[in-house]
Amino acid sequence: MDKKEFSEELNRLDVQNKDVITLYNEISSLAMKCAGEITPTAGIRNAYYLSMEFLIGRGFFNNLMELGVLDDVRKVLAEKGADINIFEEIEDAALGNGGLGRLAVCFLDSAAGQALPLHGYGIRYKYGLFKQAFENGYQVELPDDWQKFGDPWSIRRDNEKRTVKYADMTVTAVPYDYPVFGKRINRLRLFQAEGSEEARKISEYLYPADDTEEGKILRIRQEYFFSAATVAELIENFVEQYGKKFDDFPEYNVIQLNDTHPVMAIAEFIRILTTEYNVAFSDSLRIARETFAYTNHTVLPEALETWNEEYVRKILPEIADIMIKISLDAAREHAMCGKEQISEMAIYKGDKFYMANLAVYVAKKVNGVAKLHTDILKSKTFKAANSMYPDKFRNKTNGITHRRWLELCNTELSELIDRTAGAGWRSDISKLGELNKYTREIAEEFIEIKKVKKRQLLRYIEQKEGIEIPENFLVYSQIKRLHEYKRQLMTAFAILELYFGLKDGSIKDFQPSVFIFGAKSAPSYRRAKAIIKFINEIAAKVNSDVETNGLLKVVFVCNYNVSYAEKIVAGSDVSLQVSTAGLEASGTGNMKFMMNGAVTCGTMDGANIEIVELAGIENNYIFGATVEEIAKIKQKGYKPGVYLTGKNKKAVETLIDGTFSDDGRNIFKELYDCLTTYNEPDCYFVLLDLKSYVQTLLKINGDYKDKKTFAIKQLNNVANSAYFSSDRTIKEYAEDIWDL
Ligand code: 26V
Repeated sequence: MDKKEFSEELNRLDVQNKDVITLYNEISSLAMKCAGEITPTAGIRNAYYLSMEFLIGRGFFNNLMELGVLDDVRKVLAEKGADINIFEEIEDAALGNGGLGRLAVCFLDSAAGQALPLHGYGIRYKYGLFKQAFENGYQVELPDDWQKFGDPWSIRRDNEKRTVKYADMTVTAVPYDYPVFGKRINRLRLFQAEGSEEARKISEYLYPADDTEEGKILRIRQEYFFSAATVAELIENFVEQYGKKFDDFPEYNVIQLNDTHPVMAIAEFIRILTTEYNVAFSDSLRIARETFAYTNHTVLPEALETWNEEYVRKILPEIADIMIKISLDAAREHAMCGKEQISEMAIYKGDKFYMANLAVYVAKKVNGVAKLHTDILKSKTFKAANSMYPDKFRNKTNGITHRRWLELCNTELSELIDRTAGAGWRSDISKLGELNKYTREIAEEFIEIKKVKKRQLLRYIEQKEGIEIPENFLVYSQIKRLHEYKRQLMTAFAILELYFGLKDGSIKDFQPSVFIFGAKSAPSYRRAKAIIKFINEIAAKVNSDVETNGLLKVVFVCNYNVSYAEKIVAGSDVSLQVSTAGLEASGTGNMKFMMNGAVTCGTMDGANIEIVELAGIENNYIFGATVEEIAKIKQKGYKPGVYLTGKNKKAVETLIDGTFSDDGRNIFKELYDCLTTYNEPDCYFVLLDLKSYVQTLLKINGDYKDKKTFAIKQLNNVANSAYFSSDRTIKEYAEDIWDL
C-alpha cells in the first residue's frame, strides 16, 4: 500500500463513536499495510544489532511521520472532529532503561533513513521499565503493561519460531517484527518466550532483580535466550542462501553487540558451528572473530558484567565449556604478555567469566561512545588489549535521530530552520550548519518559539504534576536515570544554596527559575531512591514558600519516559549534564537538548566535551574538576570534609539537621555518611564541584537577563548540532566497522 491508498482508506475511516484505543489500532494497522515485506536483503552484507534493550517510546507519531502521513492524519482527523493529540494517552513501549536502549532505536531509525541494512534483535518483554509513582515523595514501582491497548506495530511470526534449549528446560522463541520506516524499511525483531510457566518468565520483565542466585540465573537465561535465537536464525539463513561455506559468513553478516548483554551469542555461534556443522573449534572462533563487533557503554567497574561459572554451567554447560575454551585460546595468544596484562585481559578468572574481556578478545572492532570514553577504554579499562590490538579500538561518538528529537518534538523550531536555512537539513543533516549565518537575525523569532515550547511543557507539567510554573521562568532540566555518578544530589544541594541565598538576601537580582528533574531509580538502589525522596522534600518546601516561590520552583516529574523527554528537551533553556568527569560514557540527552537550543551547564565529561568543542565554550557553561584533576586529587587523598564549610555545609547538613524528614527511615543520614565518613567518602566528588556548580548556575541566571544574547547562544548550539545526529554516527559504523 502506498501513501495515496493510505490516504483514501483514511478518508473512509469512521471516527465517530470510537474510543481512542480502537482508533489507535485502526490507524496503526492501516499504516502497517505500508510496511510490506520486511526481511533482511539477500546477497548483500546485513548488519545485526543485538541489544537487550530497545527504548522505543511511542511508535504512533514517529511512524506516521516517517511514512510521511502524519500531517494527513492530523488533518483528516480534525475534519472528522477529532484531535490527533488524543493519542498522547497511548503508552510508551519502554523496553529499556535509558541511554543505551534509546540509542539502539535511534540507530535503527538512522539506518533505515539512509537505506542501510541494519536490523535489531532483542526481547519482547511483557512488562517494560516499571511505571513510577510517588507516595509521600518516595518512588514506588508499578508494572508497565505497555501492551494493554494492543501492539499494532508488530507482526507475530509463528512460522519462524524456534527452540532455545537450556540444560533444564526448553523454550520457544516467537519473533515479533516491528518495521522501522525510512528510506528503506528495516526490521526490529523481538523474541517472546513461550512454553511452560518457567519458560514464559524469561521474557516477562526487563531487568528482573538480580541480587539473588535465582535472579542472576534468570538474567543469564534472558541474555542467552535472544542471543541464541538470533544466531541460530542468522546461521540457518546463511546455510539456506549460501550453503555451508562458513568462511563466507562474515562476508554477509556483521553482528554488533550492544554492551556485554548479548556476548553469549559468540559462544552460541561457535557451539552451532562446531556441534551442528562439524566445523573445527579453531575455525569457528576465527570466523567469529571476523563477524562480531562490540560496543562498550560504561567504565564503571560495578557495571561490567561477570558471571559465575557455576551459574552458567548449571543451565548452559556447553556454553560454559566453550567460554573456557575461548579463554584458553586467549591465554595462548597473550602468553608473551606480562603477568599483569594477562590477568587484566583474562576471560575466565577465579571461577568467573569476564564478559567484556571475552567481547574484546573476539570482536574485530571495539568501540567507545564518545572521544573521552574511548580514550579511557584505551588507556585504562582495556589498556592491555589496546596495546596488543591497537587497530581494534575505535571511537564512535553517539548520536540521536534528529527526526524524533527535532522534527517531531519541535515542529515550530524545525519550521524556523526551514524558513531560514532551507529544508535540506531534514534529509541531509550536515546542512543544519547553514543556520550559523543567521543566528543573530532570527534570535527574536527563536525567543518566541522557545516561549511556545515552554508554555506547552509547563501546561503539561501543571496537568500531570499539579505544579504551576509561570512561563517567564528560566528552565533548568536534569533528566536521566538516577545514579550517584550523574550527581542529581549535587543539583539538589545547589538548589538549596540558591534557596537559602534568596531567603537571606545574599542572592539578588535573580531571574525566576525552575529546576525540572525526571528520573527513575533502579528498584533496589537504596541511595538513588533516597535522592528522589530528598529532591521531592526540597520541592515541597521550596514550592510552598511564599517568600521565594515567585522566584524559584522545583519539580520532580513523575514517570519520566521518552514521551516526557520529547516535551522537556524542547521547552528547556539549560541542560544539566553534571556527572563526575570520566564516568558518563557519552550521554545522549545532552545532544537532544543542544539540538533544541538549550545551553549545556556541565562538566568536561562524555560527549559534553565534543558539544562545547563544536558549539563553542562561550555558548555553554562548563565547570568542575576534569578527569586529570580528579586523578591528581585522588592520588593526594581526597578529603571532602575540606569543602564542607559555609553555604555548602548548610545545604548538605539539611540531610541530618531535621530540615527534611525521611520518616525515620534513616536514608538521608546514609546519604550524608556516604559523603562524609564512609570509606572513600564522596567518591563521586559532589562536594568538590558544588561551589563552582552554584556559581555557574548563577552566571547562567545573570546572562539570561539579556534575552537576545542568550538566545543567540542557544541558537549557536542548534546550528552546530548536526554532528550529533545519529545519521552521522551510523554512517561511521557502516563505513568503519560494518563495511556495508
Ligand atoms: C549499569 C549499572 C548497573 C549496575 C550498577 C551501576 C550501573 C551503572 C551504569 C550502568 C549502565 C550500563 C550501560 C549504559 O546504559 N550506558 C549508557 O550508554 C549510553 C549510550 O551509549 C551513554 O550515553 C551513557 O553515558 C551510558 O551511561
